[in-house]
Amino acid sequence: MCVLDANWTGSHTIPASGLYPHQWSWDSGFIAIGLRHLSPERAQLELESLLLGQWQDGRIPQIVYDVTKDDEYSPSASFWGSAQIPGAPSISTAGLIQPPNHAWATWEVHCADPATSRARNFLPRMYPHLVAWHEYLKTHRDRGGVGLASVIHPWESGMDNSPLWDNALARIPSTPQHAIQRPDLLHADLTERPSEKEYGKFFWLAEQYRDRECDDLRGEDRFIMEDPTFNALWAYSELSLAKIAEAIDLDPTPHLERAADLTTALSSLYDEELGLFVARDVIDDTLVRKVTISGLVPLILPGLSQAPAVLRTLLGSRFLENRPLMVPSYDVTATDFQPTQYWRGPAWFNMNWLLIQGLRTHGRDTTADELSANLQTLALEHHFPEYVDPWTGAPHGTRNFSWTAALAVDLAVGVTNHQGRIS
Ligand code: 9WN
Repeated sequence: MCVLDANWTGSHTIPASGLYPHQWSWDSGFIAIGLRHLSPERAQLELESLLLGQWQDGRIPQIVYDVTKDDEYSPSASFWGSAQIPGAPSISTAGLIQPPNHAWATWEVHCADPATSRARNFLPRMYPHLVAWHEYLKTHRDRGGVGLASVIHPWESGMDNSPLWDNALARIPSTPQHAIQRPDLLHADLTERPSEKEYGKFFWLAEQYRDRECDDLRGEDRFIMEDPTFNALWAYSELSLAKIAEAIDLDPTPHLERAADLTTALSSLYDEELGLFVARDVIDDTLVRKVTISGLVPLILPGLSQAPAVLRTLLGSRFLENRPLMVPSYDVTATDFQPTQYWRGPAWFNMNWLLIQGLRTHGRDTTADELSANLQTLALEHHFPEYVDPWTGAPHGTRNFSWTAALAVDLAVGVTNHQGRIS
């Protein structure tokens, strides 16, 4: 697969050349899931190299930097100066995090080629790092006290300018200390990227965190949100950790218990009237009653009591009823729905891949098959775009985007079963 080969650096896969020249955390999880079909060993390396950036407190950083390309993306490695921060690794990383899909990816990569995995001692080496990562979420990020992890920056959600963050961001100054560089605009149009004002807020928040040495236990965050996708991925990854534990003769029970606790805790984000999960603003303890794709992703969890209602929402007028080609990132009936603007309407391949898994988990194979076919066609037709207009399929953002290619491969191979069974 040319895209994944072209974006491979020898140790990891960059999301896209130009726009995203470093290693991103949840991208690597999705990329490894596809790469396992092409080269299980490279998929293992993808995850192992990400973990070289793990901090002593267990966090897996949002970005592991390639310092030879420091002026090509902002914030840069020099913005974070992580090498000067106690507990950070010797290589340069961001201080923030991204959604925890890594244990899930690790298990899938192992299942693709158990012999190579065993020969390389892959699971026993990955397990303690993944446990430490999940412990970080538990001990440092349960800001709301209900057992869910909070994100303290929109970048941490992976859905940077989702409408879910608008109200919370309204409180944040858009005037960071340093002038903002926008190398991203050399590779994508401003109309498809977060605005200057949003970027000002993103940088302001990142500077605050960096200036307190990314110490979660010191200082006050001005943005603290519980997000459904982030927590659903954590719960799902606990199920994967249970399988990993079992495979290396350890007790899976604590992971199964945590997955169950997280699934229960997610109920606190469920909005019965809207029929899906929403985000909680932990600072003023309010639910953000907006209908976004993030609120559908808990469907990946088996035994989700709200699944029938969430499926109705997915198939209803706000998402699939009028037959878009892929699931949009935002309620198509919302007055501020924008089909080509980043996380405010376009369809993203990773989110659709997650929903395909969720549909299969809850017995909706026909819809899953349709989405899967459309996803593969659009990926191939448009040179693996970052995202597409859900109605027309027109490509937007960057092209030759790694997770689009990887997840299209995964669906094409058609052996994905997130419970680790090859079907
Ligand atoms: C900030 C790399 C990342 C993805 C995110 C996506 C986008 C970065 C940006 O690209 O975010 O992390 O500069 O816009 O929103 O999900 O991980 O592909």
